[in-house]
Amino acid sequence: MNDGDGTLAAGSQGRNFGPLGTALVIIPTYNEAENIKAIVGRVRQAVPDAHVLVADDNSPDGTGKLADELAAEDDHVQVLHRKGKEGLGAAYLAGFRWGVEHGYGVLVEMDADGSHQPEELPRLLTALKGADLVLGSRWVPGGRVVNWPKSREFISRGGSLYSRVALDLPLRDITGGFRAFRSETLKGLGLQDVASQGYCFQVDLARRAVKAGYHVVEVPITFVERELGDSKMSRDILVEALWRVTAWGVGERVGKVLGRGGTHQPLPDATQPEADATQPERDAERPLPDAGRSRPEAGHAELVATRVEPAAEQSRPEAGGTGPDAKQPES
Ligand SMILES: Nc1nc2c(ncn2[C@@H]2O[C@H](COP(=O)(O)OP(=O)(O)OP(=O)(O)O)[C@@H](O)[C@H]2O)c(=O)[nH]1
Ligand SMILES: [Mg+2]
Repeated sequence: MNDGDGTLAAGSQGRNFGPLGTALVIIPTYNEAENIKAIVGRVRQAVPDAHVLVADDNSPDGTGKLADELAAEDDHVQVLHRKGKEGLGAAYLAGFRWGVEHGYGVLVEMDADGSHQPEELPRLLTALKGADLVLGSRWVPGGRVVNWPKSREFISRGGSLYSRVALDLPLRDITGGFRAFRSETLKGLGLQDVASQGYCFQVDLARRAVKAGYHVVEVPITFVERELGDSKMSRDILVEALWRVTAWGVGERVGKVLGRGGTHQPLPDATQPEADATQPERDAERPLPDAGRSRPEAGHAELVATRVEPAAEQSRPEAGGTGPDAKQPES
């Protein structure tokens, strides 16, 4: 399925994916003071040309202030200060919006707690050269988890399996949050009506990408249980995922029976909203810039969920040095 360096051969013939541009690694944080400096340092070392955006929800433990210190000494690090805890999904939507508005070609999702290893970023970015979306995957051959309790593994595997069956998705790790999107892909996902927050935010985005016909690739990763700080996983997050996935699955089946297909509707042409990083609460309702003009034509991008072998060669995003017009977001 691939030629060994992450460039897909099957499912993407004849498709020119275009250059990647500069990557923005978005790290959502809530009380990650013990982790933030180490993780940002590792990202900067692993992919020196990439930029980092810390999306902090006014963490009581001062994570935002630590991130500001990093930003003050490194022009590749930015901080998006948000008013308060609104969940992972809202933080990512705000980060995506900021990244697209500032001209980044690739938007990466990555946790702050070390579960997603920055050293694996080059492999994700290499695979993205031949794809619209790359998922770091624990559940394809070569992927694994380290130090995870069996109970967590059971929940995670079960969540992916349930989503796979309920939503008819050809993917193995549907709940994972280590991902690289082309900005054009994000623009085509209709993110203005995403309401999901926790694990199901990740399911929602994967589902939208598949249904929209994007070329989605799974790359094996090693997921490491966090060593410092507290998990924000909760019963509410699991319950939300269960009911939303079930509702989407039922909705798709009913839609098929009624002959309407199961996918979300194409986006209306978006009116360009003004950049406003200080109003994160509105982000979920606002389309990304250029939304509606970047969806693949029907049948153009065949979806193939592909395992990509770890590449020997480390790649860097094409754009160099200072990257796009990345300005310090207002706080
Ligand atoms: N900005 C923001 N970030 C959040 C929020 N909730 C979680 N995060 C961050 O999202 C990432 C994932 O959260 P974790 O607590 O590690 O959740 P998880 O990875 O699903 O669960 P564990 O495997 O138990 O760690 C971390 O970087 C968190 O700090 C939130 O409400 N707002
Ligand atoms: Mg975690």
